[in-house]
Amino acid sequence: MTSTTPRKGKTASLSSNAKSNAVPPSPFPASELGPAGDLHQPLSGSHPGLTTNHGLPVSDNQNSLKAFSRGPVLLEDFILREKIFHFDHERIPERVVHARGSGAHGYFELTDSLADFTTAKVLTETGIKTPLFTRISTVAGGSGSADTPRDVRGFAVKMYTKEGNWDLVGNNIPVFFIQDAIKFPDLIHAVKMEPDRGFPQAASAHDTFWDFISLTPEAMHMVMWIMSDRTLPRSLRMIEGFGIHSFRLVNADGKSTFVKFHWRPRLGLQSTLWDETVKIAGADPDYHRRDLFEAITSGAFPEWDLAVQLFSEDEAAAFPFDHLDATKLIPEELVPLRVIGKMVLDRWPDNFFAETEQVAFCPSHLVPGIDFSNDPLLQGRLFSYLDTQLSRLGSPNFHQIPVNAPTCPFANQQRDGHMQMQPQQGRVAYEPNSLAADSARENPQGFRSFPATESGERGRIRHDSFADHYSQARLFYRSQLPAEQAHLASALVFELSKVAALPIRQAMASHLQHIDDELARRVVDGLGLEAMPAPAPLARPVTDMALSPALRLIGKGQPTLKGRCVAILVNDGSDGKVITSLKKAIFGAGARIKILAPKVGGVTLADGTLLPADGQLAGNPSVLFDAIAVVLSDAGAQMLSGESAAVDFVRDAFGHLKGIAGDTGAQALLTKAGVVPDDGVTDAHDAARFVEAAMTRQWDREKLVRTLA
Ligand code: HDD
Repeated sequence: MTSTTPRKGKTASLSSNAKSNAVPPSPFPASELGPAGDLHQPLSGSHPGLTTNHGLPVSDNQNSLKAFSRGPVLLEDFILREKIFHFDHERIPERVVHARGSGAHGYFELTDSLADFTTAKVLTETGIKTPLFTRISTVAGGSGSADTPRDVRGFAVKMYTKEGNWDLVGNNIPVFFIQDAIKFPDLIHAVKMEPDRGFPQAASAHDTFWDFISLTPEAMHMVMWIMSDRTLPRSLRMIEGFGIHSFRLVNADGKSTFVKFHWRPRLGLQSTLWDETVKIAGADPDYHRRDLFEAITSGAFPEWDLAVQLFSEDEAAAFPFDHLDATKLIPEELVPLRVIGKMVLDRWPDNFFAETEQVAFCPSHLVPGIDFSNDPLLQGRLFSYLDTQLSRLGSPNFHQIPVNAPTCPFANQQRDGHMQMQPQQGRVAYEPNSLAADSARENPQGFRSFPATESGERGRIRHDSFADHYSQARLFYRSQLPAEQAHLASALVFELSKVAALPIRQAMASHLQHIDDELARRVVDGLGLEAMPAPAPLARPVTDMALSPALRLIGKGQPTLKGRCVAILVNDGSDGKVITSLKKAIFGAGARIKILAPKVGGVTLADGTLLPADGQLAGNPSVLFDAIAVVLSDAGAQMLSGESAAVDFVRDAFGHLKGIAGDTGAQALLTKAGVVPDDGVTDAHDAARFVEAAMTRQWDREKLVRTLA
């Protein structure tokens, strides 16, 4: 152990003796060294050279300090210790819910002033672009889980307004599971991994979730939404967002109007099918994050309209439900939506951790002119979000992290705490004071709570008006199109088939009867239950509300290829002219294209030209695309007919009701994959027809390819 001879085979650069003995030149050009004493001045220039966190220039980042070349590492190596110390503490606790999410910067632009209803500048000053950060998330899975489980999507928007940050922390579903925040920890414990076994990850299809749900009738309306295809979004750019709760707007005269907020994607709503979703999770667990990243970095900025439903206290009193109950929505047919502006996401964060991970949303962040309602779910949230940031971000100063900091001036006498970044000045740290004339004072224009008159007895009570748990669930189910109803019923059968405890399956069937007899029957049949169980006890009679077509997803799709992605599968000998005309038509319709080939190096077309590929067939199953075109030579199709990746590529596209174009050469592969002609199967020579077929799913085909409940 005393030898200092370098080991054979090691390159000289791995031995740092020579380097570490030399005096390193300063890595900073003299012009970049800040003036002495200006400690907070960042160095200009792109790379000052490698330093420790305390500014010491580092000459060797490859070798730790050894007693001798093959000897032990010295405790003295403070550079090694600092580096490993920092690495050891890189992770912070993930969000207790909504841990998996993707975020982006953008702006909100008001087009229609709500000055009659509110003083909030962000809702009254048209034409102003208010910067914002939006994070869209799943709920149940951990931060490393796949993007595509059947789950609600969180839809949180932080607007950096002139009057402080306004956080609208909503979901892509306009109602919630529970009416009172005191039930939230139980709901989340039930849906998360079962605590003794640590699975399933990011899935509601297990006993504990359905056990809790079957004992919680107020969840039935939300159950209809989560079992619909709304929880299987094609893209985060194609989901709605809802503020869910009623909020108050308060105008200059002190008059209050209730409001519900809606975000509506300009690309329209689009979902995947369940079988497709399951396969996407394997093919690309980052499916939604990659899609958002690629859209924003390529300049195809996602946009949402912001719409409001405005209603008075008197109108609310006449609704056949209580608007303070978060398990209820206000049908658009009852209170129409008024579009007041748009959100554009136009900048991907520079750093995922610093921004998307550290962004902290709190429903309690609002601006003067907006106020809370008495919704008991909202009231509980006002505490939870602020509280959770302390364990997640570690300090009451989380508001100083750049992505959380207001862009308007902010000042108060709060002081110190972990990771205080502001060198606050002066001897006065209290208010009122007479010693610091220029210190922050109360602002008469500042936020005032709406002086609502409240009366009644206090207690752990729920108002009678919260007792009808089925009428809106029924409204939702019965407003869906037949294909949507079939998907919803099948989703219930799938989820409940994963539930081992028979009494839980039966209990769910007891609830479904109050929603719709036909739905209950489909689920009971699908589960193979021996008999229809007795209906669940009813606190309130179920009422039939006027159907609401606005609750359909299919109807909110757009007949467009904008924002979508089409694959063209090619092989050696493919017809270049067909490919060129397809590309022109698909690009013209606003979609992206990926050329796929058996080898990523590309193919030699029939005319001898080389066509590079964007991806290899086996790594790009058709679930990742909205439509496919197959352009092959006879020999190519013959060869690919024996390749399961190619057969599955076509079979899945057909099974997922997508547009398929094939040229003459491709026929052998299409036949092998079981494709039968319909409106969605087109001749690749007719690019215009393919583009039209690619815009929508071929719902009529579904009965050929799967049995739905
Ligand atoms: Fe929540 C995060 C949305 C009820 C407690 N929630 C969180 C996020 C969204 C929502 C979008 C992620 C924010 C982000 O991207 O950082 N939550 C909702 C909606 C609800 C709701 C729409 C009902 C209408 N939540 C709710 C209740 C409670 C919480 C009733 C507690 C009583 N939610 C939290 C939390 C989280 C959170 C524990 C975890 C991370 C965070 O707050 O910052 O505080």
